[in-house]
Amino acid sequence: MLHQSLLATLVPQFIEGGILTSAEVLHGGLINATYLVVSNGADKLVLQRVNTAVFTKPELVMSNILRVTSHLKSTSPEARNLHLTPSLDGASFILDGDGGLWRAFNYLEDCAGHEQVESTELAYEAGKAFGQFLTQLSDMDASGLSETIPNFHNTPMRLEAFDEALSQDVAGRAHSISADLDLIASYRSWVSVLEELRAAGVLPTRITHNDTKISNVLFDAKTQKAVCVIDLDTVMPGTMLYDFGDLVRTSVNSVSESAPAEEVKCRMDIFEALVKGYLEAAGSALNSAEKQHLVFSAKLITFELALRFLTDYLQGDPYFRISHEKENLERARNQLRLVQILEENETEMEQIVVRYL
Ligand code: GN1
Ligand code: MG
Repeated sequence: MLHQSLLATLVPQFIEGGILTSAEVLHGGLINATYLVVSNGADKLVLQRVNTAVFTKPELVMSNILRVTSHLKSTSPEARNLHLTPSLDGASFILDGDGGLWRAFNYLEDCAGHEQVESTELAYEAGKAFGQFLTQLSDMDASGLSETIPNFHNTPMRLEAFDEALSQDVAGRAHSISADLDLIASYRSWVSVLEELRAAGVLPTRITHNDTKISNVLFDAKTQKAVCVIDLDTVMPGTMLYDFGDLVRTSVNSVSESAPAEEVKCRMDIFEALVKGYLEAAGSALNSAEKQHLVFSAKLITFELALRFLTDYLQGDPYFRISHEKENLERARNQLRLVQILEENETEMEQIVVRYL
């Protein structure tokens, strides 16, 4: 939905004398709403309404984003990067009359986004972009950032939440997932592997992105080289493995998250290109536990997403935006199928990783 009249009231709060001339919806995430607005026929700005039901501490989200974008700007001043445009009174966000929280970013010209990984070249570029993001932030103190959604990527806790949603069955849908429960039970033995390594201090805490999909990379429209990483809402302290895993999860699938499970295939050429790009940029920064769990992390986070979609389905879809009733169930089954395929391909994937380490 386009809040044209609301956008018109927001523009002059970010651009002096700004008068909205046009607005369009920019890429569709499942959580926030994003618009490209043009003011006075010339000045472009990206306005975004933050979903405060998901980001319950938006001031901490904004402070994380400010720190990270300022760091990127100071260490790579020449690079085309995302930065916050403060409101005219210097705030990093403003509230509309309904309590909606809005912030503005610069609009990067001549860039294009991709919803799907259409080629190995794009996969390589995306891998490199997220690998660089990790290394560019490696000299920042992770403890200076807030954990804005506690345990956002923590698969054992997502499993607990799923178990609870199943036993509560508030939407009366538990019967419709009985066929999926055996498969879920068979995955329980490995859900805690990364969290145990984190607790033991074997996996370092780094500054991580936490939503590493291709649509969160901007590409140069002409050269198709990656320009920068966007969607910094979930930038937090964490393990890089969930980032690498989520990049694989969202890229190797031959179909979208909502497609029927029977259509899911794992594209190994895309996997190889991701690994090449990511490890070229970040390989030398990783410790041995991180290197050893790269392939595992893809399977783990894919299972985590299956659990998150199923939990939302069982709770009556309060979290993820859906376009039809069973979409979260379909997404979950798509992800469960991908976990199976990733398991079948584990040996080959390990061989590929070793080639680029
Ligand atoms: C959500 O809103 P979007 O599409 O950027 C979710 C991610 C999921 C993704 C699944 C804050 O991201 O964790 O991987 O949907 N973000 C949040 O499509 O929950
Ligand atoms: Mg996101």
